[in-house]
Amino acid sequence: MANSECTFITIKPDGVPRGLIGDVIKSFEHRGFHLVALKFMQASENLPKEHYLKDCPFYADLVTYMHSGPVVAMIWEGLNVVKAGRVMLRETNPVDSKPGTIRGDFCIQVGRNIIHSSDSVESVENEIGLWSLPEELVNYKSSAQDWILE
Ligand code: DAT
Ligand code: MG
Repeated sequence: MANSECTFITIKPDGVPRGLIGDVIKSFEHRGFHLVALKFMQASENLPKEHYLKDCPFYADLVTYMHSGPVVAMIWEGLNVVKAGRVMLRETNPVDSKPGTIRGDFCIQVGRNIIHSSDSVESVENEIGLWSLPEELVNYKSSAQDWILE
């Protein structure tokens, strides 16, 4: 079913102390997406090493940043949630992100861009497996969904 598409969202280690957990969750809740897994955790060094491509010039800094403090790792479900999530975050570099988007409202530098979201339906399964999210999945029906989807 199209409306059971899932995406992997992570509030990064800068987003947690900056008090942005609630704002990010609110954006996805208010849009009408359905939270199906959530884990507050600190990543091992190995996790971001596996998650990101090794050939980028900022790889070492990215790995250090991503395991420097706790993150909130989540799975959100809903119609076209992968694409919609990317549009909600907007550009990788916040300077290119318009106000009203998550990165456009809450950050200014690419190396501290507060949030991750999967970039394709194909990458979701790998990412949620790597971050051990499947074991956190909760299957429940939200009555709000009857008003969100026709
Ligand atoms: P996104 O997070 O929008 O999917 P990405 O997958 O291309 O972007 O890159 C992963 C992360 O790497 C990104 O969120 C922040 C960091 N990054 C990307 N480009 C960078 C750059 N030019 N300098 C520093 N960090 C960068
Ligand atoms: Mg990416």
